Amino acid sequence: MRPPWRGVVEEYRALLGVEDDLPIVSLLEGNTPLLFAPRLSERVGAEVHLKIEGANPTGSFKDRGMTLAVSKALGRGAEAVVCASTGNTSASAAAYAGRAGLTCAVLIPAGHIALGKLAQALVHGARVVQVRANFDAALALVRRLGEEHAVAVVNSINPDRIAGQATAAFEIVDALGDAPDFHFVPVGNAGNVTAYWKGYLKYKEVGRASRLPAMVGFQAAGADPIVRGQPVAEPETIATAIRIGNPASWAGAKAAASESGGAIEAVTDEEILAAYCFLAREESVFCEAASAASVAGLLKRGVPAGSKVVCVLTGHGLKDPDLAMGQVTVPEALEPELDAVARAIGL
Ligand code: AN7
Repeated sequence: MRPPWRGVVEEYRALLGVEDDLPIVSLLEGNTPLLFAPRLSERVGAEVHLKIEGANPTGSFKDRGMTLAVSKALGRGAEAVVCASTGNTSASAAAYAGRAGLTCAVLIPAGHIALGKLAQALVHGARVVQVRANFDAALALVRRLGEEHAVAVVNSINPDRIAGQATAAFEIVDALGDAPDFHFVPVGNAGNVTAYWKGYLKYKEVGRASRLPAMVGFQAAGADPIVRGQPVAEPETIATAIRIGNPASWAGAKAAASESGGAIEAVTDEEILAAYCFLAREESVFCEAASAASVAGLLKRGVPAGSKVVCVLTGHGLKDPDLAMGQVTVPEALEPELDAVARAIGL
């Protein structure tokens, strides 16, 4: 029998360079499905796999980095952690800090985070501060808090977050036997594309992969500073998770794209929503809108026939029920009467 999964830090401790005696705060994150997508593969003429990061404990990829960032903060004697967030980082920080017995404060852009994420931060007991500003302004405040107060910043400007998130690349190579030809990923604050590239490089360096993928990152067209080559003062997109105008890991994203022979490109909200609906209907994967940017990018750009492709789906669709309901028609209520029910079903 296989030993049970121990969470990303215990599974990859040596590769992450984590001291043997550091206690790890874990919710057994990682080990997420790498799901073959038959209909998407057929549509683009390639072999496409979906990395289902919504299957992490708080429903997004953020848990991979949060386990390490919170463990290190606790190990250094921190009493509180703080982050700015478009939602998923705050949900993850609240959960892991709570598990560690640390105080957690999160700064979120008022009115611009998905309901499920707000619920998570609140039910896990974080001190939630809604700021009348966008993510970029909230992150600037968090940097100041980190400098002027005894709090550990757990945004991806914290290198422990990036290191932990690199484990997703390890898992992909472990599952496929080698790196794919193309790696498609949404880009917001650009920590994840940076982390994946570091992960692939590390696995190649230690001989567990023989090659490297082309890294292709996708921003939303209304929040695409890296594509434009300058910050976007007022980023706008329905994909609120990536509504970011001045990414902290800008340089990391550029490096991943250029060193790998990839690119950072933009997809429109319409393209994101089309991919979101396609994934739900055709592949039975319910991801959030930001996550669908990777698949929107694949559908837009295409790949050479027969390529092996991984698209990262960064978070769960249940995070944002409001957005989902906007894509469907809610049926009217009927009396409990057999004929009417049969007619409604189309029988
Ligand atoms: C579902 O939670 O920035 O490029 O504050 O939640 O590493 O920022 C979330 C980002 C993609 C972009 N998909 O990743 C936050 C936050 C989902 C996300 C991204 C986010 P990065």
